[in-house]
Amino acid sequence: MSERVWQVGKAYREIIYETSNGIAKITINRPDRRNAFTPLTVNELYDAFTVARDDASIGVIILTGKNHGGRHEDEAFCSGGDQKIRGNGGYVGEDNIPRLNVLDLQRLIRIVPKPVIAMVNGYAIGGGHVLHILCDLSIAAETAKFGQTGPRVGSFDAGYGAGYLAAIVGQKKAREIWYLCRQYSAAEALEMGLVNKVVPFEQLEEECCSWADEMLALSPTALRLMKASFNAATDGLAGIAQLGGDATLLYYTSDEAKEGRDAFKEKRVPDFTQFPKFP
Ligand code: S0N
Repeated sequence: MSERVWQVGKAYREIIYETSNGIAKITINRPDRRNAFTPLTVNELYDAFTVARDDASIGVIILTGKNHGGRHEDEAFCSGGDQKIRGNGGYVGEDNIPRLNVLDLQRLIRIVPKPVIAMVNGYAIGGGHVLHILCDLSIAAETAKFGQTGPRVGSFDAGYGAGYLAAIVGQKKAREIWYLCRQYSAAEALEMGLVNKVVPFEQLEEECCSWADEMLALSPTALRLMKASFNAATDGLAGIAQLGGDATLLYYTSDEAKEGRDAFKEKRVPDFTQFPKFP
């Protein structure tokens, strides 16, 4: 099989943005720190996800970590917040403002109306583990490892990292993951439904792209509405608002909605009698 060609897109400092035939690949590029994120990394990830969201030629987004190039066992997807720049009130970036901006990124991954695949090339730990949890699908290398460390390093994630993790693996397992701070192998992650597939390290990107290609052949609107439907079931009013927003998007394209808009602009009473009242 011929190797996929990636076009480098917008330039960033701590991440890489590339595209190829409908796929956007976003890579956290801090391998010396096991791809831990800083406020800048998170801002850049947020921007890159927005670029991919706004690009109508992109149908699937892949999130991964830059490989170091050494032993496969030492590679990382993301090891969470960079503990070396953690201040007393959050992570301190170049602007000297302590931030917890990963929560904004979590929300964006959740609502971007395109499937997101976590390409888990290695350690998915702490806040990095939560990022893979939030992706629609996770495909892992055999050597990847998964876990939370919060109670050991003095942090926790009370949102998606707790409740949504429990929705995936069940309450008992989610509590075990957080209360004991153990690491789990890719095989164990597959067993508990935390990932969709495990493949040899060398085949990881090819497998992710193959899944992406399969989805790119399907109806983007149906996929969008399925993502919103799954979120509606787990995200409370925010999830219902997302599904409702998609319904609004489709309604705006109808002649019925256009009649309301046009009547306002033409300063006349709208005529909705012409539209069918479906059963
Ligand atoms: C990933 C681990 C298990 C890998 O172990 P290994 O292979 O033995 O490598 P190391 O020698 O430990 O690491 C290699 C180099 O990389 C540095 N490094 C690794 N991880 C980090 C990190 N997270 N921050 C800074 N540096 C890191 C090492 O220090 C080493 O470099 P040298 O040799 O130069 O020192 C292992 O590395 C590990 O356990 N890492 C720490 C994992 C961790 O505890 N992460 C933080 C967990 N907490 C969060 O992520 C915060 C959660 C969060 O973001 C959040 C959630 C909700 C609401 C708000 C927030 C928020 O805080 O914003």
